[in-house]
Amino acid sequence: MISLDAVKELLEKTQQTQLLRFWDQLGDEERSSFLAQLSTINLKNVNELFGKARDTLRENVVKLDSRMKPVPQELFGAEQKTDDEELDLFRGAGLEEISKGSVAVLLLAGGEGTRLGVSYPKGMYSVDLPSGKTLFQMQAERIRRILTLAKERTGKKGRVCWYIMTSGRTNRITRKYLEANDYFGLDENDVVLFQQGLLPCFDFEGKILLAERNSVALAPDGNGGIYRALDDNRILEDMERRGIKYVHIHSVDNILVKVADPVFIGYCIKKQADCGAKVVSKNGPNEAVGVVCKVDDRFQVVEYSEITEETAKLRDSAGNLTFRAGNICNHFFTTEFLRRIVKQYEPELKLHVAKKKIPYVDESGDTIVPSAPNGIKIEKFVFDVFQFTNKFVIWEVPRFTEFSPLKNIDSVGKDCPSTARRDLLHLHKYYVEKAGGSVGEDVEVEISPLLSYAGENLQTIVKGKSFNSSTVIKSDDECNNTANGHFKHSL
Ligand code: UD2
Repeated sequence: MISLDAVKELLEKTQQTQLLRFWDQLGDEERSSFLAQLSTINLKNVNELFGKARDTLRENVVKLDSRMKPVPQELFGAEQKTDDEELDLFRGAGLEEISKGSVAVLLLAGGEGTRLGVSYPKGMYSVDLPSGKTLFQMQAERIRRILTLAKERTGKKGRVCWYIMTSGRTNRITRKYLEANDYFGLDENDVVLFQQGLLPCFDFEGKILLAERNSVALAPDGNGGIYRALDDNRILEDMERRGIKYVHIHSVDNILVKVADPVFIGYCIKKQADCGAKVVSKNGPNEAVGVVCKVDDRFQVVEYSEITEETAKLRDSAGNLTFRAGNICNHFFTTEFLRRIVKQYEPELKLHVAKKKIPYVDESGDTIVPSAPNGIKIEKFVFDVFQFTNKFVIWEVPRFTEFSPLKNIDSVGKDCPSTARRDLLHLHKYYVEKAGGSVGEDVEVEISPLLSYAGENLQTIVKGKSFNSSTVIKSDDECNNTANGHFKHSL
């Protein structure tokens, strides 16, 4: 732990001495927890960090339109435009690597879920499906199912390690939750939690804010904190030890996410890409998602705030939006590429700066909850490494089978619990009907991920059958093994 003298010296050099304003009034325990927290912050570089952040704020004013180009067609694959034979080729390549144990999933679960307004990690959220399953449970079960599919295809089950990036606020409870639920049937050794870093919050003059008299206001360093965290937690070494070559990275909040998607992974492998992004077609020029494109010949995601309406509305000769590759926070990386980022490019990653309302302790020691933005939070974004690829590809998928994010409370009316629930049940109805069953009006049929990953394996159960009352279609194992059906959904 850093000494008080060392802290004082650093804070004087960086003109951040306000952080020790209440030092004399603190008890021994408060002092030592404060010093412990200060030891985790790179105090030497705080002013440089704020300087870069301030520059970014100024830069953001400049729109990128004139420098944007769509991703070239030859790098832009689409499930809808690929025939079944080729799709199966990609699926086979993905399952082959899964059976060799070369594929890992990296779940980004360090966000604070502010918009959803829950005090626990979003992965523990249940949208009140008939099964009561949470996002974490569904994702774990999709991994279990993919292992079965890999075994059926190749004769070898393989392994998929589930790396989960958490942050200070989500780490302990995520760990406890997964432990309490026996990792939802996954091998405990194949579930690896690690924490991303935190960065201090600043006021507009560059002074670090105090959250309490003995603690600095800190916030997770964004989902691009993944690269620093991979290094700090020696995750790349762990991947190397396990023989992992490909990593599927995705956000925690997409209820339809195809975890370790063999088609996407196989497509990227066949195209010899070191980096890939799964996208959905934007549902209109004004949809608030970033677009994957090229800026000055470098691949990038341009957020909707960085593009003018005129450019967002541009259409190609076929009438499609020119910039329609909507980013869904679902990416493929080779471990080789990750290693390059971590070792070489991480310090070059752009800082994204947001003006926020940050509760703080004022000069008199009172906690102030501001009603207007009073400072900035700094984040890195996971997709900002696209510019460093040797070979980048895009894979477009239909929205209704792959994307329904859980971001907001229900009153917002979109990307919320009721839309996530509706979209999952709508997809499952589609799967049942495709397999020859029928579902009555207002009847809810949910399919367990342990039975079917993407609509396969249903015919023998549903063909010719009418579902007239709501039900969960389960795998044989689930029906026989009551332990699997009795997970604790909360702590
Ligand atoms: C993300 C994408 C956006 C779009 C959208 C689709 C980024 C930076 N933006 O926007 O382009 O694709 O998703 O739904 O990817 N997270 C962490 N640590 C953090 C912050 C976030 O792990 O410090 C995780 C978070 O738990 C979630 C994911 O990253 O799983 C996306 O984070 P978000 O919900 O804040 O991103 P959003 O919706 O602004």
